[in-house]
Amino acid sequence: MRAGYENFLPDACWINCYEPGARLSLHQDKNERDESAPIVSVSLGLPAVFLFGGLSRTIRPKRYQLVHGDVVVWGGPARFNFHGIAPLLEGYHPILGRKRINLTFRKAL
Ligand code: MD6
Ligand code: FE
Repeated sequence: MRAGYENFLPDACWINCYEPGARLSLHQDKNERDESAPIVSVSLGLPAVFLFGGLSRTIRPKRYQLVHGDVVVWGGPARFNFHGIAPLLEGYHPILGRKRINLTFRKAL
């Protein structure tokens, strides 16, 4: 799976763990030095609603349901779009129980 980024070689992985009720407010990922590299996000465990907006916080985000194993890639003109996670609903995943784990692979240096 290359998603159009043949040379993407991440050097960092953020790991976030969510429990029901947890959310991630709309934000831009701006800590990486290489702006040409995408963000590659892997979702595991409980489902979540991924909010994906535009370059301004005022653009109403679209909502995408993510389930265990989904991978989202954003880069190019969408690299700095605001995004977040809606409050997680209560649930139980057969492998991870009451948790969602998200891995984001990045080129940070
Ligand atoms: C997600 N995560 O959990 C999206 N951003 O699906 C993020 O947008 C994120 O997990 C910055 C730092 C850590 C993250
Ligand atoms: Fe982010």
